[in-house]
Order: sequence, then C-alpha cells, then structure tokens
Amino acid sequence: MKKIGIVACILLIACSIIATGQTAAPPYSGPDKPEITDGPQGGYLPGNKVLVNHEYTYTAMTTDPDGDQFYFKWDWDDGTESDWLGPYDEYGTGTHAWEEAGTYYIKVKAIDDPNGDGDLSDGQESAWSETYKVWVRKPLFHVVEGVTIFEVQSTVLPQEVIQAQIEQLESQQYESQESQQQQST
Ligand SMILES: [Ca+2]
Ligand SMILES: [Ca+2]
Repeated sequence: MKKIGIVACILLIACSIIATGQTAAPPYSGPDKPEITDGPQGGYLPGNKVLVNHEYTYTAMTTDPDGDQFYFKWDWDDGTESDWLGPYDEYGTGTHAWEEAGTYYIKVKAIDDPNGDGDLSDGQESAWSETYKVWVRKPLFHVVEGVTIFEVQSTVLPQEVIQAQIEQLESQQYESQESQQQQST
C-alpha cells in the first residue's frame, strides 16, 4: 500500500507538472521595444543636415514575437506625435519637419494588430524606443548683391575658401551687371 501511495503521489506530481506546462504556453505579447536605425541627425554635411521646415524621414525596426504585423507611432519631441503608421513586418518610417531650431530627442513605439484588420483596439503597445538625437538648425545664408544665395558651411570649410567663393560670386555678379549695362546702352 505504501508503494502504491508513492506511485500515486509521483503520478500526481507528474500530471500537475504537465498541466502547468500546458497553461504556460507562450503568452500573447506586443512588439518588442523598437529601435531607430536611420535618419539624419543634423550637422553641416550634406545628407546629414536637418533644417527647419524641411521634411526628413526616419527609419525604425522591431519584431513581434507572435509574428503579428504592427504599426509605429513617432514622438517628434516638439509636442507632436504621428498617427499610428503601418502596417509593417520589420522596418517602418516616419517623416517630419520641425518648425523651430533646436535639439530634439525623438522616439518611437509600436503596437501590434493580432487579427490583422487594421483596427488597433486589440493591439498591445511596446515600450518607447531609446531616444534619437536630432539637431535642427536654420540655414546659414549669404546674400551677394541680393541675388546669389548659398549656404555657408562654416564649420566644414576654412574661412578663406568661403571668402574665395563669395569673391567669385561677387565678380560674376559684377560681370553680369556690366554686360546688362552694355546691352542697354
Ligand atoms: Ca503580438
Ligand atoms: Ca485588430
């Protein structure tokens, strides 16, 4: 009787382990915390500069543990957020133009759409991504004779190069005025 008792006890434990294992199936979950992977962060070099009132596109990525498609919402750190944009499988983008110069720390979060119907009320949100620093500035313009405008890359180009460009533009301007005067006389 004692042996039977032990066997029964072991069976009971085994059964409860199996039962527990079944209820511990992978739980439904929202997308992983996204990461911002690409987009200009500001500077003087072409391809990286971010000027006020120009649109720039940023890329983020994440995955959903259940394989659901998901949507991104961007926080542009100027008091505005995007709508939920998507659906995406891995990478998604957001586009924004800042109205004021300054340093912004943008971030993005994701929500999945388990039944894939575009209604996100059944979705679960991820955490916000780490922030991504964007330096937005006003363009630096030089106006020569009120006509020629170009951006001076003052932290990239030596001052003498800038001065040479200005002088060249001024001489072109002078020559064109000379030729116009000759034509009119
Ligand atoms: Ca999911
Ligand atoms: Ca849905």
